[in-house]
Amino acid sequence: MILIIGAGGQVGQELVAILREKHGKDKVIASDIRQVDALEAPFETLDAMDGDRLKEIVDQYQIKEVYHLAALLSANAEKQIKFAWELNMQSLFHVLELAKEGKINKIFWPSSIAVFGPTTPKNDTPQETVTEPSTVYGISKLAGERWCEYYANKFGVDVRSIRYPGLIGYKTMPGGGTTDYAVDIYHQALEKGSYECFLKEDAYLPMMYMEDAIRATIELMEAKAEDVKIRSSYNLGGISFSPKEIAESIQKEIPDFQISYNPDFRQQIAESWPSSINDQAARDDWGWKEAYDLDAMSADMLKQLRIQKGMD
Ligand code: AKB
Repeated sequence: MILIIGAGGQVGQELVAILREKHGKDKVIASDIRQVDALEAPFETLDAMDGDRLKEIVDQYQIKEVYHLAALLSANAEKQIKFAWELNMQSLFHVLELAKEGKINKIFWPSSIAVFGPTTPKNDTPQETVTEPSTVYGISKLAGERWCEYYANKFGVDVRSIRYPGLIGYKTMPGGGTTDYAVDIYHQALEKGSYECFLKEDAYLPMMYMEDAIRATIELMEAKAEDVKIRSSYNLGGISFSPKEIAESIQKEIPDFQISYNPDFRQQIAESWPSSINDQAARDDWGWKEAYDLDAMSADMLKQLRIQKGMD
């Protein structure tokens, strides 16, 4: 049995759908802090900071695998620093402890490119390098990575993780991140024909199409334990682009689309992150390879959103 914590979020909703297709609906329990209309039963209400409630659900359903996705993302975490730290750390501890006690066999926990900071080499950022994050979110993800590795080494916990780049999908909206513009821009392009971006035109960031990210997550979870050599978190590169480049890619489909720039506090967060990521370790260890480039992603995003918005 599989439990998804934070199932109502951008990644969670997509993972629930794919895992239910793969294993059957009743084998995948979705959970979130409140009921989510888009999520069908089996669903349980769970505040990820409530360790007793988590244990109750794990016992009730005999959960063996947990995808722990609940977190406050970069932009939101800057507004609630103490809460972000508590949520992001405490919830991870609860899951790691259950695995240490032998109740859970396998954990997926996402880290992020936010573990890197202004002193990290910006281009082709290596797997192992300087990690001095300057955001609360980044600090919590880096600490989480260290704890994952610690529990793996000391207690044999089978925890697996990916440093997600910005994720772009048409099924769900992201919430509270710095890379969220790269989803919103497609919606606005179709609805208004223009977009005002909160990052500068040259804010280059690593991104990935959701289909690739979900496939990577499942491939990592299905890899043989001995092939998962990194127990902190794997770098995962995808596509790197700037707001100007994504706008040009949209213009190939919608020639009149206009972009303007009005950078806010998120620009500083973006500037502290890498421009591109080296993911050779993921390729070597468990055979990772991305499928989508920027134009393929734009074409598919716009096609799917047109259908969703009844514009086709
Ligand atoms: C964010 O922008 O905070 C996230 C991330 C890169 O982890 N999308």
